Amino acid sequence: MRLDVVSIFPEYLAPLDLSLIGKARRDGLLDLRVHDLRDFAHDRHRSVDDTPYGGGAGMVMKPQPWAEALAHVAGSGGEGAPEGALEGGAEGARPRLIVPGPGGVPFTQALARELAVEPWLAFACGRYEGIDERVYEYAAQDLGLEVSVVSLGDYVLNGGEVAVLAMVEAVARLLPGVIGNAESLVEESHEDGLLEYPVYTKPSSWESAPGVTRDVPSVLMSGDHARIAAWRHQQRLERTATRRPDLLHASQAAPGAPVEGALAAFDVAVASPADAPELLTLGRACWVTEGRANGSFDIPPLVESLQDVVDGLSQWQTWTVRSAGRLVGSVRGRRDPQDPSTWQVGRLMVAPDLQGRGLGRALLAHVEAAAPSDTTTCWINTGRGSERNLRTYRKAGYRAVPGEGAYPGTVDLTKKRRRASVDQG
Ligand code: 6GU
Repeated sequence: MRLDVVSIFPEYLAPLDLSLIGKARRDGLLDLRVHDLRDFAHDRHRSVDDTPYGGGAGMVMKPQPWAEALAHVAGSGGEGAPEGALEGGAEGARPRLIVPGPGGVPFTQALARELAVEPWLAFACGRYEGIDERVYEYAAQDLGLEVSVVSLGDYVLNGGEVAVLAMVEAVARLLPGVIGNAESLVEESHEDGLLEYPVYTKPSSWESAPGVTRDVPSVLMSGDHARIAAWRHQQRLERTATRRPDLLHASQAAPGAPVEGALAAFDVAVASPADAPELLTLGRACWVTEGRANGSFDIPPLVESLQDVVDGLSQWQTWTVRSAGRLVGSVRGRRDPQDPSTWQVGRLMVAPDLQGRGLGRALLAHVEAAAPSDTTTCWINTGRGSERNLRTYRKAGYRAVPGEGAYPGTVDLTKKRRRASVDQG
């Protein structure tokens, strides 16, 4: 990956020579070039700022040095790159331009992942009150760059340099070969929507002061991997609820959010992308019987790809049910994109060995309780031949809508919501 940084303080980027990022540069994985904006200012004082039109405090960065600097960077595809080695170095290639600033879109792990697949990124570090707005237009229209203003968080830094250090580190560590152990990239805060669990190392009993010992939680030394996984998952939920309740779905963050009777013995959580592989597998296992009952195996849960499941997670609110870490059930709900008064329920599944204990019914109640209070109808769809599902839904108060369902060979069922009992206030 090629990275260009334009700044009036090029020395600020020196830390990018250190540690894993420095090594990635020396290994040729990163081609990082830092440019001094003042090299593109041609007056006697090499000035890069001036007073704002319309008045107000502070100074604004002038358009001309920025335009020249960006044109220089954008036009340098193919220069200095080891032959054929870097896509971003190709002749005619254009960098994606990132302008750090507190007024930008939030920099998240998802954005880091998006940027990590770009062959070439350029960063424009503003200082003072910002860069003359015409520079953004020029970069987009004259240089043909995709321009994104990106913020680290809701606070103000003096300039973009520190933000670039953070963003480059977050992006570069996602590049293949930069971090030795690819697994450490997955088991991490913000990769799957929950904060990381606490970690411990030797000694198992540490004397922090004379006569005071602090022990590692015993479950971690039990050798029981299922118990360890369950403990860690619980720690992640508690940590996230305490420190970052905004990351949890409202129904999960609410203290004592009721989990229906049959579900109480299980861990019910909001699904994250890390759950997708298991959701795909459980769906396959659960829908085989539906395929049989309906004389067709051409049913979405049996044929969809892992990417379909991942995409589904962003379009639906999905819950997982786990027992000692094992995924044993799931359900999802969303507002009907065509009819906002309807709450669609889908992918209700319970592992074959745990069916018949009321888990499906309880999951249905759980997803119904999450319906927004202004929806009036719950909707679900199943195969015409899926007798067992039809019975469960009828018992839960659903009635078949006459005629063909949303998909050939299926039936839609609906149920009026009783506002008083499901209103979340
Ligand atoms: Cl990316 N830049 C500046 N200058 N201030 C910030 C920021 C970025 N993110 C938060 N505050």
